[in-house]
Amino acid sequence: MPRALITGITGQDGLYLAEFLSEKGYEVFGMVRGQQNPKIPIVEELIPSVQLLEGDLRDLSSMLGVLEVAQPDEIYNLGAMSFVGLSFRQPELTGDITGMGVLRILEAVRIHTQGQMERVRFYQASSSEMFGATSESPQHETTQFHPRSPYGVAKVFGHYMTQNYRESYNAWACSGILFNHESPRRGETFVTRKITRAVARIQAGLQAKLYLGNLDAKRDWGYAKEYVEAMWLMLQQPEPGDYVIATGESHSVREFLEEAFAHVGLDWEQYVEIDPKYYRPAEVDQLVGDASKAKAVLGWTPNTRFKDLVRLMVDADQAELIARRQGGA
Ligand code: GDR
Repeated sequence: MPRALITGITGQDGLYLAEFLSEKGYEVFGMVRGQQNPKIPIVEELIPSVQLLEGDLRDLSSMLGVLEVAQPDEIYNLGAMSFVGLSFRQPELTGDITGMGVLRILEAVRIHTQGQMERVRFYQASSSEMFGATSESPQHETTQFHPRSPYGVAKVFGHYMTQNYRESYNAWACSGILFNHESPRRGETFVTRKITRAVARIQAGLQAKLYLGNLDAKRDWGYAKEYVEAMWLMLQQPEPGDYVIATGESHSVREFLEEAFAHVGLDWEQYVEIDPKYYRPAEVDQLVGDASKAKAVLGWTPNTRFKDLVRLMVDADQAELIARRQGGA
């Protein structure tokens, strides 16, 4: 039975990936910072077979302990401080977890394998935020980076470290450059989920207004559940490499609003207000990915398109609200 270790297992992608790998017959281990994380019961409920181990991306020796128990064949490093807006207010913490954390886990693997890094397959969650203000469009694996936030800069560090360990120590390491990917499991502060949750609540009479920042930003939004399969496919190839994972379509936050409110028969302009506190000191105006390498090499293509994604998220938030009301919460 193959063994996989996932950092960031309590996040959206960690949950989908743990489910996916369990279904494939993997023994799945998840690294969690402590037993305090309120999402741990969700992991245990969704994937009862998963084994959670205490470790922290800020603490190399804790990761050595995790590797000793898990003895993984594959490692998926999804752990990060992943909120771009927050990274401006906590830049040092972001650098430590999202950037230095990658170096520490690679070092832990090097020590654990006694220098035989090719014995463990490693996936690094790189991000389209690394492209930031790049002038090239669409963005592909060799597009020049121009990150626009402490988060983006930290991800570039992690990306290059992964590449450096591949070149220096023969690490079997891949980076997946994933563009935005969303789902009903998305955290409530990311713009898509913030919108779909508000649509459900406004329609149910529980909320009057939705406050947002820049509506002109354009993103390439895909469905997270499909993106975790691409992570796994990368680690099944004969050689490690870097891959862009994206839909190839770009839509503005405004378009997302229009689609989400229209889905329940409402006009977004009556409910949305701009609050400057949600503007970022530096913004990424537009991203759109070219995933042709993933298609050609991995045979991976996205199936869920923009409108379907918006609708499935609104539907899920409505269903969740109804379930909560029926449960008396
Ligand atoms: P992003 O996602 O920064 O692209 O990074 P997010 O959903 O936070 O923002 C997308 C765009 O929406 C604009 N925006 C707002 N954003 C938030 N969060 N809240 C608001 O109220 C709001 N109003 C407008 C933002 O300015 C931005 O332009 C995500 C994260 O998951 C990263 O971890 C990941 O690496 C990348 O996607 C790919």
